[in-house]
Amino acid sequence: DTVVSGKELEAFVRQTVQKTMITDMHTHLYAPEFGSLLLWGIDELLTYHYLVAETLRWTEVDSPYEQFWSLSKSQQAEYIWRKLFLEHSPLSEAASGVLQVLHTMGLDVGSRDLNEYRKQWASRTPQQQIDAVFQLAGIRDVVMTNDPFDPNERELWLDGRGKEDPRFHAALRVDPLLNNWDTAVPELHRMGYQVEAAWTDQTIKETQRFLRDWVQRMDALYMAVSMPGDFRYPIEDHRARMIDEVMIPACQELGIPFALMIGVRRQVNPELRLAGDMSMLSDVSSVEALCRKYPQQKFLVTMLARENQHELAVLARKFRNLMVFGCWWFLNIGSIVKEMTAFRVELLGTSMIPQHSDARILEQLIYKWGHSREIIASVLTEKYSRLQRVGWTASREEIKRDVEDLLGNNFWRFVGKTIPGN
Ligand code: RAT
Ligand code: ZN
Repeated sequence: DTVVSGKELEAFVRQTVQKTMITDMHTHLYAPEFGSLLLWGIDELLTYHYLVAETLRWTEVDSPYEQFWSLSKSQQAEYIWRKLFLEHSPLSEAASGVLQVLHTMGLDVGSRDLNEYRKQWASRTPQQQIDAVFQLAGIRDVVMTNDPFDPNERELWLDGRGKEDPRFHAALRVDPLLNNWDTAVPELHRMGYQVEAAWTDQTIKETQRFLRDWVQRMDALYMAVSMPGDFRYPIEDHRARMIDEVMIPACQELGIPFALMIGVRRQVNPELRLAGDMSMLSDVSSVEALCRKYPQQKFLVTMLARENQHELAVLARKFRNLMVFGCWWFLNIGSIVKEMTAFRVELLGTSMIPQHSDARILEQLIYKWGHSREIIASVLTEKYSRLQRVGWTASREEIKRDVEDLLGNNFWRFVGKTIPGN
C-alpha cells in the first residue's frame, strides 16, 4: 500500500500530519479542575504576553508602563486590539495567530468586531471549549507546567483537587531550586521541609523528599526547570550541587526524565512583567557533560537561542538519553520552525520531538499547532520525495508510523509510559 505519484505523496503526508492526534508535551494550560488557572477566551488571547510586548512598542517612551497595567483585562484587550490589529497590520506570528484562531472557530475575521467575538465566547463553558478546541486542533492530550512554588496552584493540589481530566498530564516545574535558592528556602520551610540555605545532609534529604512528594502527588511525567544561558556544568556551584545531589537522584529513584529548558534571561525589562524575558546563548557542552555522566538518566532538552540549535541536534546523535524537543518561545515562528525542523530531520531522522506549543491560553493550541503541522508536513514531503526519486516508496503505514512518532509516540516512549487509551 504505497503512495505512488509525487502529488499523491504530498497529499497523503499533508493529510496524515493534519489528522494525527498530538501529545503536546509542554504547555502552560491547566485541566478544568484548576478553575481560573485555565486561561481561555478572546480577551486572554489578546492579552497574551507575546502580544503585550509587541503592543508596548507602539507607546511613547515617556508614557509610563503603569498606564497599560492599570487597565482592566478587557481594557487591555481593547487597547491591544486597536494597536496591533487596527492601527497596524497583525503580521507577527502571535498576532496573526489570533486571527487563525477566529477563522478556525468559524468566526468572521473580516468583521474586525471585537465585541462580536466576545459574544461568541460568552455562551461557552470551559469544558465545552476544551472539547471544541482539542477537536479543532487535533490534540489528544497535553502536559501542563505545575509549579508547587505557586501558592494558587499549590493549594489546589493540597486540597486533593488535582487533575481528573485524563487529557491533562502533570510536569513538576521547580525553577526556584536552581535559580532562586534564597527564596526557595523559606518557601520550602513553610511547606514543611527542613531545609537550610547551607548545603547540609539534611537539606539534601529534605529537598529530595519535597521532589518525591510532589512528583507522586501530581503523578508528574517529568521534572522540569528553565535556566539562563550561563548555566555551566560541571562546576562548583549551587546548581551543579542541586542537580547532582538532589535532582538527578530523585529523577532516578522515580524513573522520570529531567527536562532542561536553557537560555532564558529573566526580566531584562521588569516593566514588561511576564513579557520582560529575553533569550541568550547557552552552553551545549554542559548538557553534553550531564548526558555523559548520567547515561541512564533521560534528559529532555530545549534551548532558546537559534545559534545553539544545530549543535544541540548534533549532540543528540551522540547520546540516546538526550531528546531534543520543540521550537521554544521566540523560536516558535514560521521561518525558524522550518529551519529547525528540516535540520533536525536531516540529523536525527524521526528520533526527536519537533514541537510543543507552550500554549498559555487554550485556543492557542489551534494556531500554534496549525502552523507547526503545516511546516512539519512540508519538511516531511520534501524528505519522502527524495526517497521516492531513488525508488524508495514509503507505505501509507510507514508514513503514519513516522508522523505518530513525531507528534506523540517519541515522547511517550521516552518517558517510558504507554499512550493513555492505547
Ligand atoms: O513561552 C512562554 O510563555 C514563556 O513565558 C515561558 O513560560 C517559557 O515557555 C517557560 O516555560 O519558561
Ligand atoms: Zn513554557
